[in-house]
This record gives sequence, structure tokens and C-alpha cells, in this order.
Amino acid sequence: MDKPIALITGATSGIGEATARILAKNHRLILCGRRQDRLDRIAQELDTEVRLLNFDVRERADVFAAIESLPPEWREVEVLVNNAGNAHGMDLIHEGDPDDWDAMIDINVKGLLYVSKAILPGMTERKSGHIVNISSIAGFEVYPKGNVYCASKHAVDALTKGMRLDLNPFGIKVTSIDPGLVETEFSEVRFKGDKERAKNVYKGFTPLTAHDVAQTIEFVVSRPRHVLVGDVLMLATAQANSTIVNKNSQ
Ligand code: NDP
Ligand code: 8X3
Repeated sequence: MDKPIALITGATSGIGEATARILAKNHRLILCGRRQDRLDRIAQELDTEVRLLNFDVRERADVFAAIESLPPEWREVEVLVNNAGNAHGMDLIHEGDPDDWDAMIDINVKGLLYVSKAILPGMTERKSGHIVNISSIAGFEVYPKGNVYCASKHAVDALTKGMRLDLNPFGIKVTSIDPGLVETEFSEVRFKGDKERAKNVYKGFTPLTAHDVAQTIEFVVSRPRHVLVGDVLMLATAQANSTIVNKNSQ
């Protein structure tokens, strides 16, 4: 039998890329992102069948066109990993840049909705599927200057709960993975390419890696059909909550 299909958004770096590398063992993969060179390189390195879709999750028409472009044999997406997302800026609420606010709401919230809307009809028709939303500890805690990013992840948390209710009659699983600090390109994007500032976020302790999170994603998607892992909070051992990190632990 063919391996089931997993579609991963934001597969060009960090958690999404690591998830692609792990799920490749037992899945055919549809990898999504905007950086085509990265998609091409990752696809070449994977030992499974891969389709690539290049679109910006903010562009509703592009999301639907990309997913509709899949040939029939790639339409039965069994696992959707809604991972694409980032923080943009880290400012006091009265000093924040509305362009950053738009980016976070449009990508982290509306993008997740558009991709889910495009994939869900197949899942509801087949009465089978698993949606894994990558939320964050920021989905249920708020930290100084985290305002809009935290709001976007609180929205993801609400959408996860809403999806779980509405999709329950169809036997579709919905999981939220909620990591704390993971060293990826996340902070570089948040600080607009300032690599030094980004590095400082992870200094003095051992943060989670993208691979750590990907292993958890693999665990939740490989449970038997009757088992739904609902929410997973994942932290570095040095992290107690959003604001307390033991930075003398290395
Ligand atoms: P990265 O910056 O390494 O990866 C982000 C991914 O999202 C990239 O593949 C990027 O691809 C994609 N992406 C960003 N914007 C868009 C867009 N507009 N359209 C399509 N794809 C987009 O960060 P992480 O791997 O850390 O982040 C992945 C998820 O994990 C995010 O949702 C983040 O909020 C969440 N998270 C991260 C934590 C951390 O500490 N790192 C902790 C908790 C949650 P491309 O640029 O090629 O489009
Ligand atoms: C990313 C983790 O703590 O930077 O969601 O918000 S944090």
C-alpha cells in the first residue's frame, strides 16, 4: 500500500524542515514554502516521493490554486502540519509596527485557516485525517513585547479547539504542538535579520532543536487511530514558562 501523504507548510527551515526529514520515513510528502531553492534541495535529500508547492500562505487565491494543482494521486492528504509562521518584531504595544501586526495575523492565523480550508473537504469526505497545528507556549501565555505574536498563537489555540469540536463527527484528529524556545530561524526573522540579537535569545542554556519538536510530531501522528494526543507543551529543561529561563544552565 502507498504511504500516507503528509502536507507540511513552512517546510523550508526549522521545525517544518525537520518534520519533513522525520516523516519521510513513513509518508509521501507535500512540502510548502516560498523559498524554491530550499524546497528543491530538501526534496533531493529525502528518500520518499515528494511534491513541492510554492505559495505564500497569506495569498488566499494562491493557496487554493496550489492545492488544487495537485494531481489526483496526491489529493488524499492524511496529515496536515500547519507550521508556517513567524514572529515579526518585538515591541511595546504602542510602539509596534502595524505592518508586523498584519504579517503575524495574516500568516499565523489566516494562512493556517486558508490551508486548512483547502485540505479539509478531502478529509471530511474520507472521514479520516489529522491536523497538527504548530502553536506555541505563546498560545496560552503572554510576555512583555509579545503582544500581537501571542495574540496570533492564542487564536491558533482557539482554532485548534474549534476544529476539534467541528471535525469530531468525521473522526478527524486535531493536535496542538506548543513549543517554548526552539533554536531555528525564528528569532532572525523576528529581529529582521539581526543575527547577533537572534543568537542572544538562546545563549546560556540549551534550547529545544527543531528535531526535538519534529520527533514529537512524529509521535503524535503515529498513534493508533483511536488515540488523539490533543495538546503538547514542549519546553527546554531550562525554561519554566514564557519569561523564566535559567540562562546559567549551560
Ligand atoms: P523558521 O523561521 O525557521 O521557519 C518558518 C517557516 O515558515 C519557513 O519555512 C518559512 O518558509 C515559512 N513561512 C513563513 N512565512 C510564510 C508565508 N507567508 N508563507 C508561506 N510560508 C511561510 O521558524 P520555526 O521553524 O521556528 O517556526 C515554525 C513554526 O513554529 C511557526 O509557526 C512558529 O510560530 C512556531 N514556533 C516556533 C518556536 C521557536 O521558538 N522557534 C516556538 C513555538 C512555536 P518560507 O520563508 O520559505 O516561506
Ligand atoms: C515562539 C516561542 O517564546 O519566542 O513561539 O514566543 S516564544
